[in-house]
Amino acid sequence: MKIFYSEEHRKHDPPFEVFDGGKRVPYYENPDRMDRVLSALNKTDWVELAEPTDFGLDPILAVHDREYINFLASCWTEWLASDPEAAAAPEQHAFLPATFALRRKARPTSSLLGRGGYYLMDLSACIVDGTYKAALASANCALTAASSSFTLHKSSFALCRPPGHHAGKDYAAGYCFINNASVAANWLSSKGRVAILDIDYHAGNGTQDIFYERNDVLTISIHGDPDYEYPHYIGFADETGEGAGLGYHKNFPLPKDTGDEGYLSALDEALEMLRKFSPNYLVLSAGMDIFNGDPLGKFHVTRGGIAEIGKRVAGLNLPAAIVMEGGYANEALGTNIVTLLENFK
Ligand code: OKP
Ligand code: ZN
Repeated sequence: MKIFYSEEHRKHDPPFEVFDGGKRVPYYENPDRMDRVLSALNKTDWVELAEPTDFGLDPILAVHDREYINFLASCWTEWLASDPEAAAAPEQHAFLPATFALRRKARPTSSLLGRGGYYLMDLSACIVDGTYKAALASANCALTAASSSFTLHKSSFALCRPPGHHAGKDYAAGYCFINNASVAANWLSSKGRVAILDIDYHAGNGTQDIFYERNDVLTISIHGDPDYEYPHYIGFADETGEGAGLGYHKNFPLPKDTGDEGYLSALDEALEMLRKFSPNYLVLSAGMDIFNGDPLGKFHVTRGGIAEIGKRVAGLNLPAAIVMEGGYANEALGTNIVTLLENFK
C-alpha cells in the first residue's frame, strides 16, 4: 500500500496546550504519535512509503479562505516581532490569543490578536515556527493519497500530522489547521462522486461546515455526542445539511462508554447510507481516539473492534484515501493504524 509521509510535521511541536480550567498541559498531538505509527508500519511487509507531491496552494484555497491561510503563514513571525519574551525563548512559547470571536457578530481585525481570536476556535490550535509548513505538507500527503487512489484505483494512506477534520473554511481548531480530508475530497470531487466517512472520536465539525451546502460530497461522522464532548457546538443528529446539501450530511452522536457493539451498529447504518449514495471514491478520516483508554476519548472500542471497522469499510470496495486524524494513546496508535489498514491492502 502506498503511504505518503513527510518529515515536515516535526517542525510543528508546540510546548504546551491549555486545557479546560486553564490548565497548561504538554501538547497531546505530538511528533511521538507519528513515530509510533511509522515504527509499526515499518514492521509490515506491505508498506511503500513515499514523499508527498507539492500541489501548491490552489487546491487548498479551493476549500479555505485566502485571508485565513495568510494568517497561518505569517502568524508566528508576527508574534515573535511583537513579543520580546517569546522572541527570547521561542521553543518555550506558542501563539495563542486569549479572546475569541463569536462568529456571527465579528470580523477579523488587523492586529495579530484580532486575527488570532477570529481564526482560532480554541486553545489547542497552537501556532509555532513550523506549524504552517507542517500543515501544508500534511495537506499534500492527503492530496497525494487522493491522486494515487484516483490513478491506481487502490486505497492509500496519508500519514497526516497535524490532523485536519476540525479546521473549517476560515478557522483552526482542535490541533487542526488545514482540513486535509476535505482538501483531498474536494480535489477528488472533480473526478467523480465522493463520500467522507469520519471515524475519529470527535465530531468532524470542519468537514461538516465545508460541505454543508453541497450535494456532490456526502459527509458522515460518528463521534462522541457534542452534548458532553468537544467540539461542543456542532455534530448533533438533527444537522443534516442545508440548501442543495440537505440530506447529504449525517451525524451519529454516541453516548459515553460506547463499545464495539454500539459503535459497529452506528457504522452499519453509515455504510448503508454510503452504499445508497454510491460514490466513486471514499475519503476516510481515520482517528484512533475511539480506542479503549484513549486519554482524550470516552469510548471503549477494542483492537478487534478496529479490525472489524476496517473490514466493513473496506467491504465498500471503493478506492479510499485514508487520512490520519487523532489518536492519543501513543503506545497503541501504531498497532491500531496497522490493524485498520490491513483490510485495505
Ligand atoms: C482532535 B482530534 C480538553 C479540550 C479538548 C481538543 C481536542 C481535539 C481533538 N477537554 N481539546 O479530533 O483528535
Ligand atoms: Zn479526535
